[in-house]
Amino acid sequence: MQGLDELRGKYIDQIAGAADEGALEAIRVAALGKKGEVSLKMRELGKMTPEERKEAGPALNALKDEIGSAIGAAKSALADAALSERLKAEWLDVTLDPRPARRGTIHPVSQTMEEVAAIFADMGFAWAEGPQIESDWYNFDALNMAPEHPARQEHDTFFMHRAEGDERPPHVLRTHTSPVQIRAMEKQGAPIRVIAPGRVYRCDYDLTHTPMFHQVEGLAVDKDISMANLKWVLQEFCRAFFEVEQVELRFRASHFPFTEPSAEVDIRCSWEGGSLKLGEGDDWMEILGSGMVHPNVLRAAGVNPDEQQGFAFGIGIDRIAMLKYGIPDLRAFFDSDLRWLRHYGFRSLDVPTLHGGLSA
Ligand code: 2U9
Repeated sequence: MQGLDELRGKYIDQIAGAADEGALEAIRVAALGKKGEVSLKMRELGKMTPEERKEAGPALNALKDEIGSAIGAAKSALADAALSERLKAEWLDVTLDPRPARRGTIHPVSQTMEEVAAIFADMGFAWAEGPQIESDWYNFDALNMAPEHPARQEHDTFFMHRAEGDERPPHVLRTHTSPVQIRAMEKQGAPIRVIAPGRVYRCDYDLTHTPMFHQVEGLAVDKDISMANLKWVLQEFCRAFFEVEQVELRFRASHFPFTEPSAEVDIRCSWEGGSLKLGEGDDWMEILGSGMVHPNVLRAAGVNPDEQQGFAFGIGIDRIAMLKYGIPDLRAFFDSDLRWLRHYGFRSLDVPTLHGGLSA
């Protein structure tokens, strides 16, 4: 059959030069479509002698197959090229943080509470919480401060209102977190090891006092807890919290209604060059109060003081946060000043742990 080689050459060239799928489809229609050149040639077979058909038929079929497969191959080459273009243009870095940039920070008080909790958790102390509005009994009586006890006056208490004619003692905003430990002992009994971090309230406002501040108190009760255990626990705490190799603590006899004996604890420090260094120097700085739990307090919480004894301590969180992070003004803690928070705040993902670092 005449002209098949020309047709082959023409379409194979066109296929090789086709820029996209649309052009390939146009070539397919022009060659193999109903009225395409190859199809018209097929129709001519009917008019041929059997000998001519025997020769032209297979040649035409071969041409049809060749053009068809060339179009197929060109189409998949174009699809591959399009895919690799897309992959180049649309790649994304799956290691990027998908969340928008975080602008908030963890408040130094929250950070300090978490640090304190991590240290005491390592020594077996659980975190306990309780109400901030307390009954007179939990805030005072149970802590060995009967109604006429002079220490009550030192607490500068905020009292809640009672209905007219209601003679019961009014509820108070808790003046310390000690009621939390009374409730914990009532619930769990002894042995017990808890810390109670949280807000406390006293009606006092000046350079070093705010009407709301934060405390963490600790309590350990068991059959053979002693002052020696208290000293070790506080020493370990100070070493871990202030992140210094060596600390030296001084126990000064003191008096609190809820502990007997009681001691205020000072840490050796130096102020040389205007900056505070802990564990060295000739100065002492008071950092906490402590003592052995008064038998009356154990009894009030349902624990038998003839069988159990324990130590307790109280630390001002705001104060130790100021010392550790060099924050000069207590009142700035509660100003909600964003610039201050960005300066002194902590990244939200830096959760303090003993192994990963407390404040790294
Ligand atoms: C129970 C029994 C005893 C907690 C204690 C202190 C000494 C103390 C102050 C430190 C700084 C308060 O924030 S502060 O001003 N606290 O000196 N706290 S012993 O004693 C307890 C607590 C609970 C059941």
